[in-house]
Amino acid sequence: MTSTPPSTLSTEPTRREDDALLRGQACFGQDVALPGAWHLAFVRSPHAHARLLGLDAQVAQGMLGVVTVLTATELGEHRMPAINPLLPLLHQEEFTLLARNTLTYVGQPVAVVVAHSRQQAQAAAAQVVLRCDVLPAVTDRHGDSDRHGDSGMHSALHSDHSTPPTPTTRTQHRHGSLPSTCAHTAKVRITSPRVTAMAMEPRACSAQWHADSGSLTVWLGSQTPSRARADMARVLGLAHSQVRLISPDVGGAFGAKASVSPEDLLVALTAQHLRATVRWTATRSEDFAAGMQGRGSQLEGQLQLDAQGYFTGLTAQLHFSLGAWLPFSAVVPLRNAARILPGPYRVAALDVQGQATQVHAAPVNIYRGAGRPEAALLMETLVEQAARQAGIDPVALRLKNLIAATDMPYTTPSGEVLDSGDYAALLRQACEKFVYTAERQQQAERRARGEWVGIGLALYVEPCGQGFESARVTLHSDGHVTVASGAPAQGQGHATTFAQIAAEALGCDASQVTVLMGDTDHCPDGTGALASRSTAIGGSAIVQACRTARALRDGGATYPIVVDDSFTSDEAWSCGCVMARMALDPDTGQPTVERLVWADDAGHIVNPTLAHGQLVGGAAQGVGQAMLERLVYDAQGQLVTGSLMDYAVPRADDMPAIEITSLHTPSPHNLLGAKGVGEAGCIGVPAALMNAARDALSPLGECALHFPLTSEQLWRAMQDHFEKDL
Ligand code: SMO
Repeated sequence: MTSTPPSTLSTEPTRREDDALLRGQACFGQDVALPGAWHLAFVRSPHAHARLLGLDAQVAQGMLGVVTVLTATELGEHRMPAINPLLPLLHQEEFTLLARNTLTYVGQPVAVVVAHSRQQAQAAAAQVVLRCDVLPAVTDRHGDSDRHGDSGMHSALHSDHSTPPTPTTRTQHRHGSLPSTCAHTAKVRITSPRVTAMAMEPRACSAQWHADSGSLTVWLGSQTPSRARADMARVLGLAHSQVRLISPDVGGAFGAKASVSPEDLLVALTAQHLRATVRWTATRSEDFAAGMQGRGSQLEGQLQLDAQGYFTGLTAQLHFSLGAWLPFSAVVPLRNAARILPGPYRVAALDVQGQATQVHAAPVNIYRGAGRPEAALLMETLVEQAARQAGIDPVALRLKNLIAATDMPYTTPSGEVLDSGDYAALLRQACEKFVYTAERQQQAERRARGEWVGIGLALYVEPCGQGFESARVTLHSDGHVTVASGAPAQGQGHATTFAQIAAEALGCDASQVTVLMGDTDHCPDGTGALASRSTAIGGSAIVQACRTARALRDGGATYPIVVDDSFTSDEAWSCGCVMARMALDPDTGQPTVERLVWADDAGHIVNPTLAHGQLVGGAAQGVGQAMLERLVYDAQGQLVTGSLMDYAVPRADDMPAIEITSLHTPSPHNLLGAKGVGEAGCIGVPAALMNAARDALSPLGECALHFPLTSEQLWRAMQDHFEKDL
């Protein structure tokens, strides 16, 4: 489907969301008024792996304000929903909402305490005694990948440790035959540790049982209200129509609120069981220990070059970590990383092998970028190292190997179809903004003065949103318009963008358009807000429905006109190029990101201010992942970075200025020519920062570095070298 994107709007409205947000009138999870609601707290596993021998809730039951303590005996054994089968599962572990016999991660829900206040519920939960027989835990063993071989079908979770665990899922892409000889081979191995999404608002869920109708209203901060409703209805044994799911204002999601958790389902189940209204808001500690985590991979690759510098072969081995249970999108990061390689480059032959293995730890799900950052990180470090080895400038080497704009649409060796993009133009534009030649000159001068300075580049491609999104457009007799979308917002500003899109398509003013999202009673069934898809696909559904409504109106149909529509699309591929300059303190290794320049192409942009905000926000999380953030489990599977005292999120003074320049190559796949923008900052920025650090240390030879790029790691890399020199 090809179409001309709409003309750029002359007046860009301010965010209609901001007034309520800035005046404290927003309605986040805890703001939902539910007088008389009981509060829930979860009794959670203190062990990563144990047999549960017994549970004593007698003391807790008698505590002030406690209504009841519920276990799987009272609530029944309910399984988590099946996951998105984008990759085949080699074995499937049953996972029940409440643990019954075996505990498989620290933080796993074992019982639900219901009390009159949140504090009473939490105090009582702390008094529930679990009798356990502790078992050895399998945790992430990055750097010990041999143990992930296959011998038998023992998953990590139920392994008796006499055999290594088998991966839960695998993927591979092969194309052409790898050359047996080549002029240069670059080789890297990088760990990208688990991180937390750190939404400002922790998870929150409330549920109200309506005894008269035997139905339930649930308030859940969710990226996917339609699927969450279906999941809840299944567990509760209700029809979809008997569950209303409302996703209110949500203080950030980033993938971590894309799939329902056992806790969400237990809130709904408890409301039904007690025929009551109940609510739960996670503490920050609960989000750390038992929320959905992101990343967690070890990436290895080899890039072969011929004597002219052309990429002749890429091999990659990707090892991803999964938690004790699988959220709906658990296999997406591995699938994305494997299929995106080799990124924006032509590579004659390729062999990409990937696997994901469950360990006794919190679940891993999609997190802003979901496999795209890993693909960029591996490919771009290989390219930079190859450039050093071949003695070719990294910009020149890239220009030699980038897929040409004239080759679009381009089918990659992995079988993906890149829809559009001009990667060489992006690289040139980034070079211009960065003033690359002068930067290299200054780097040489500073190095000569004994300074440690590195310049890092990264290009990336970013598949954005396959599948469908829905829209319902209503033209009212008074001229007002209602647009209902299946894609809710968690801070992105969809109400502003969707109103703009509808107004443009209908030829009316955006102020006449009311946008409804995140309420299954008022919105059509949809996919939801994830995979950078809402503007491209959700926006196109709105355009399509508006065009039909307009035709009906112009054809003389009488009001009100209601049009239900959906738009289905192939993936649009965003792309970009990031350049960073990083200096390292020679005494402490402390890195300083001195410059960050980014040329981004997200296709046609509907609202430049909102798109810019998405880019900057994504870059902040990208800087966090690269420089600061790491979830650490000890050998017993205890999370040792479970608070903001131990886990470093970027603060304002950690953020460099982000110099953004943009290209706008429209996607032919949707009615707006739009591509994704929300995840981009997490994709290119970390890879460029890794390359800047490696470039800074390159006078020492090739240094193996991992995320996050702490001063300690960089300092050690310097010392190891000096010791070798002695
Ligand atoms: S990581 Mo996004 O919510 O697809």
